Amino acid sequence: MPLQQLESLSITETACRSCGNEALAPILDLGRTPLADRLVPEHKACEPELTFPLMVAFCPECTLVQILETVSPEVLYAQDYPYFSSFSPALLAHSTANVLDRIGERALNTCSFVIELASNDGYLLRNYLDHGISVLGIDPAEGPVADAEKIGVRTLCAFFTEQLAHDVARDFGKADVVHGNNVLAHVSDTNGFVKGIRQLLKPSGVAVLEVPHLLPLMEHVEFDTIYHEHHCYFSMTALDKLFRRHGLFINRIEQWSLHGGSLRIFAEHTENVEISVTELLTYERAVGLDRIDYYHQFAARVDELRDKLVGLIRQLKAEGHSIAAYGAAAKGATLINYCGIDHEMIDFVVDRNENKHGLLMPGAKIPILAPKALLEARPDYVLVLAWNFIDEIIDQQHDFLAAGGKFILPVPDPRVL
Ligand code: DWN
Repeated sequence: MPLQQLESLSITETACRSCGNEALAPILDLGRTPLADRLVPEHKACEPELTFPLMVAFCPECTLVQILETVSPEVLYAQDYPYFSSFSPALLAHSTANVLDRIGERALNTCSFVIELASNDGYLLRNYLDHGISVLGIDPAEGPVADAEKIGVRTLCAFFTEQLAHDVARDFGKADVVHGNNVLAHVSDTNGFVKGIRQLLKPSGVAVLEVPHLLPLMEHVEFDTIYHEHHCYFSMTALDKLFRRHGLFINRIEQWSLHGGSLRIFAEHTENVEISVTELLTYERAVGLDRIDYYHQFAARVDELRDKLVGLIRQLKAEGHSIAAYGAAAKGATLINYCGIDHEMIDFVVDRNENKHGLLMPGAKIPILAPKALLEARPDYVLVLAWNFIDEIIDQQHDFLAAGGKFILPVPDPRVL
């Protein structure tokens, strides 16, 4: 399908994705950008790429922060969608602990049934199988689904919709637990997704969802986590309104540092709100996350970070240093493209996901290689695009650091580690 036709497969929303309010207030314009996870094959390096506007807005009515462009999921999650959850040992450990906690606190057993939305490569549900608990994954990406099936995680390769929820409840039964990690922000039909969750849950069931939290994004200027896959950027305030609208109550939350700062929310059919929720709602109101004036300076802070990072890179290049990058992450695409960082400044990006090797970063067209390239090429500096995994990356790259290599962290304040 020609580019122009594919680009026509996007819609610029005029109403809030949650409450339908049409008086949305723009807060940040990242311009027209390529799709962050649409890596470029080398033989297409000279071809024009798909690009779409990336404008962020605030809803004064329900406080949801959201992007205005909705790119067709068929384009976003094309058959070569490269994200596989199992590349992070920290994420795997986090998921295993999540499952063990659910099994314990909900007294799950071989009669229980657990569903995960956006189950990817079975990274989480595999833990339930080890306890003889029946599971069902739902994910639209063929590659990760094929990996899930290989380890025995039964998975529907489909987009989760309200209709699919109805069909799954009819054909497989309702669930004791519905997991959904880093998916709520990804769906274009936010309300339909939450309604679908309600349909899937047994009356005593719980939905346990993880979403990046807007507050650390704003406080640590994590603007690179903004890309077309992420339609929404959730505060507790906006989540609470969204779930209550559909008869679900977020009764408990946990705050995690994962992905730059995430919320794990526990939503149930009956209201029984704990202090973890009320305290966060109070704090968000106190800092002003529910009012437009809180966002007025964000665009300026993003540009300040960009100018400082580009200035640092230019200075290092002027001093004759070589620079590579670590993590062909979606957030890395937003960062390098908004900052105008290209292959003149960054020689290559390394990534442990072999599905990304030999491809180019979207926009900047920087080649993606295996991590061993750091010891072969020995760049003086490495810009850490997957900064949310910095601890794991430092643990892995002892040799690079011992040889005198240095990491550059881009957020919240660009600096050499
Ligand atoms: O919402 C999403 C977040 C949760 O994950 C998805 N839309 C896509 C993805 O976003 P991302 O690509 O920015 O996420 P990551 O997981 O921060 O990307 C990390 C990249 O770094 C991956 O390509 C894997 C790679 N990696 C690595 O090379 N060595 C990761 C680890 C932990 C490592 O040790």
